[in-house]
Amino acid sequence: MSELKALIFDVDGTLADTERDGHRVAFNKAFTELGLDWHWSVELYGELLVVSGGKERLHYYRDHYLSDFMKDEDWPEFMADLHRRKTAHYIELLKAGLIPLRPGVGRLIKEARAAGMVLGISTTTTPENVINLLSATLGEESVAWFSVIAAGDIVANKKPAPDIYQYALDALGLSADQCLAFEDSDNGIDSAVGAGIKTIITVTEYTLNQDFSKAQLVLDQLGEPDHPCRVIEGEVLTESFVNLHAIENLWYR
Ligand code: XBP
Ligand code: MG
Repeated sequence: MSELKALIFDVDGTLADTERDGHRVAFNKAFTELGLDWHWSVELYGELLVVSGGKERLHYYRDHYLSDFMKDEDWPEFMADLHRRKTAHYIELLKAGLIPLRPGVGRLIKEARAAGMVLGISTTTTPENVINLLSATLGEESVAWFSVIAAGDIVANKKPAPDIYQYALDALGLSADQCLAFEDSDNGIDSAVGAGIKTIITVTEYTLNQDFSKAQLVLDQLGEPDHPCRVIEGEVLTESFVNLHAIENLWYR
């Protein structure tokens, strides 16, 4: 068993529950801003989450829900502009403090950092969304706690492809068996496990019925001392919430 050197976190759904009240709301604001009569309900957005990546999700929506919306040659620039506007609205939500970290996330990150562990991020969202989420929740200095922030278009193939996790491993100079990933979705675990990385899942309302048979552990959330987590699937957790001691017991069992 290799020594556990790094924790690599997914962002959307893992660090924070960003999709329903964050990205989805930002998309709808951008649609309104451009005078489009599109509206992504909570339910429709859940269907669209089958596609990782906001730009890719827009493309999927156009192809599967809109018949001949726009000439093909005009779509790429229109879509890119729409996504820039959406990102601006999303950052406003972050800066307004409307998207908090999930339980236990800040605690575990600070604990791992204090213990000298390497921290990384592997996400499909944009680097600016990551920087603004970390700054709004843990302070601007927290961005520098992460040795790599592998995000968005930095790789050609987004999750479920393993590329974004492989990019993080290469940047960290670590092998997959020295790292533990935290994810929330099937696309996410396929990506992490595809790169050979053991993974802990914290489900969200959008992902709780997905297939997590590849996960080391499936939880409802990381928990806090006064807010125990619940093990949904996988190996026994030796603590009532996920701290480094529980992780090491799991890792070196
Ligand atoms: C989840 C995603 C992202 C967000 C939207 O990323 O698929 O695309 O839904 O963000 P993660 P963008 O890998 O963190 O779970 O619009 O910036 O893509
Ligand atoms: Mg995610």
